[in-house]
Amino acid sequence: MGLTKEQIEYYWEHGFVPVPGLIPAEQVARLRARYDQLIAEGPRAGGPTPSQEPEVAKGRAGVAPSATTVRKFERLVPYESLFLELASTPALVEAVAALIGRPVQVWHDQSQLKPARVGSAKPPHQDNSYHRIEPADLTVTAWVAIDEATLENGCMRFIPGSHKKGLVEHLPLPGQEHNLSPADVDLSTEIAVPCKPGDVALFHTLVLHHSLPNRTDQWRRSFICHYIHPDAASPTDHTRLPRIQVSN
Ligand SMILES: O=C(O)CCC(=O)C(=O)O
Repeated sequence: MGLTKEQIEYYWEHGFVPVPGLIPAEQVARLRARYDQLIAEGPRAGGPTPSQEPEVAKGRAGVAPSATTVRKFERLVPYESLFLELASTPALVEAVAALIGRPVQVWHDQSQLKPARVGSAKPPHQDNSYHRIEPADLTVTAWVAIDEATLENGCMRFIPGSHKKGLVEHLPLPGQEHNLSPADVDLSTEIAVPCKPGDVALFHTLVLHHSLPNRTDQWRRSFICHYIHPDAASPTDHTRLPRIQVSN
């Protein structure tokens, strides 16, 4: 299916584009069930390790770390068939290929799970502050809503056009070298992107973005896949698992 001409133009102009209904409901239901299992199982040898909400882990959130306070998984695609299936979903790969060309490879993936009530904000940042991929136009992040993402539970927010200015000079938050203080970023033009389960936000590695805390009683879980074209590279490549090609 790919993207329409209008969606492609919107992406290059704004640095992101929402794509509703890209992942079928039945597939999202299976993913939600697998997240429930992974979260309940906790750490296991040879498998992905969940990490806790930072304030909960530090004992500063008034609740003990548990399955209901898991914040993040790194790298499910190399280990979990359902997540490889998700990253390889034809409609998603076609949409990515419309932005970065073929073949499409998975470079990295993560799952940002904002637990009910204690799910914290993700401060403003640019993914390429972490990734340092060049050329930056040959990588794109796909943010996939597993649960509904709303204004109340911390949907994604983008600063439109910020990808055109390159990596921003910044004073990072103390102890978080890639995250900016919201006070240092002009958020006045930001666009919030609420998503239904299965909706995807595709965004440029240089666009400034952030998300607010989860103030609700429900999870706000997202799967995030960083795709790359073979002509792009990062100085961190040698520390990473091999890329996984998901298109011809
Ligand atoms: O899911 C979120 O709330 C934040 C995700 C994010 O900032 C990212 O993928 O870079």
